[in-house]
Amino acid sequence: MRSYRGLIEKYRDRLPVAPDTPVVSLNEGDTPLVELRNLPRLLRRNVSIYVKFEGLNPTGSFKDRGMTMAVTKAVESGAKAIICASTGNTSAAAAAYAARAGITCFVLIPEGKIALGKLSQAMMHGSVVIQIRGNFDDGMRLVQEVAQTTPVNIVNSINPFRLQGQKTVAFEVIEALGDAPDYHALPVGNAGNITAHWIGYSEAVCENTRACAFCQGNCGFHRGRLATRRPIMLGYQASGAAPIVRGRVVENPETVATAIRIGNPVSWQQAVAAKEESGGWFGECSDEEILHVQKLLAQTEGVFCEPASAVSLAGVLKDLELGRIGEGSTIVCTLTGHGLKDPDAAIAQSVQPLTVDAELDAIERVIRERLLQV
Ligand code: AN7
Repeated sequence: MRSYRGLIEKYRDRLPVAPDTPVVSLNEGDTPLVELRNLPRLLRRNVSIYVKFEGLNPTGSFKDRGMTMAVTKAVESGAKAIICASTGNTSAAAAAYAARAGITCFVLIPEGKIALGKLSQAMMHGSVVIQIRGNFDDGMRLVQEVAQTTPVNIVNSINPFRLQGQKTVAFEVIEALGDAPDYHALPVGNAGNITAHWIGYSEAVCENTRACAFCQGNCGFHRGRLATRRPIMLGYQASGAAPIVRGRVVENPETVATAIRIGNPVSWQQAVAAKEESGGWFGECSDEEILHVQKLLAQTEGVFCEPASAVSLAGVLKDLELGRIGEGSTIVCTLTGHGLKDPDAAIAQSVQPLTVDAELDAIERVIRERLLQV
């Protein structure tokens, strides 16, 4: 048996790569689809909820799926440098894949507004970290401007190869479940990922080997049907950064989920199309709801995702409560990033450690007190 060598090798015939394309990979993809055991019971819901734990990719987020493709294609085209604007995870992935490829990486991040783990990754992998006195949307605009005047290759999701890599998550979900779920929920920031999920599901139900309506004529990579249907897509945003839900640009987005602190998403229209074609909807969650569900998931299921990722599950739990999602449904939530990305957010909302003397007595006392409480 050959070991797993990343999503380009696995889905080569469904991706725009040639036999001699120099693949830049860190064995990303193939992430676990974990069924929640305790939460549905706790909430007395007769539903199957699965989480696609994208935090277990090599740099700790789903961005690796897109970055293996974007950097592979950049290197294939002879690029020597890549650039991105980022709320953190894109910069971490870009920095790592650029290091792997031996090319230069520039990242623009909003000063003071990216989680510590992500900043440490961009720095440690040796990218040129440029903090801007502005937000992600400012960075996104600047990256597009500077790419016109300097020889840098943009690896944000306006780069179509990013979405090609990210679409593979849908193939994996279908493989694990045997077909598409009833619902697929995910957090929406710049809206590339929901677009990519929908491309993947759409290609998976297509029997054509040529361009067709599902891919709007853009895709030549159909290789036979993987699923019999597509899921209803649910996109959730943080209330302080919910431009798509509200239907207007948010000038000063604010949320504890810094990954999705985005007010003017690049793939806005494609995200709305995915919602409409699937019969889905967009919803929003407050910071309080997001943190509550992040902690609930960590403490009842042992799955630690970052705040932005918890938005998908928080939205689903709310819509189950409201009866918008029916009993008996199968739901997949994409958990886009690992909880370790944002240690500050985790520590701030947790019970602080006890400090005691290094004595048997002291430890025993803690254990007895604690066990009495239960
Ligand atoms: C954990 O890193 O935009 O809707 O610059 O890091 O495809 O943008 C991150 C986005 C969800 C939203 N969850 O995905 C960036 C960046 C996490 C994220 C999203 C992001 P998109």
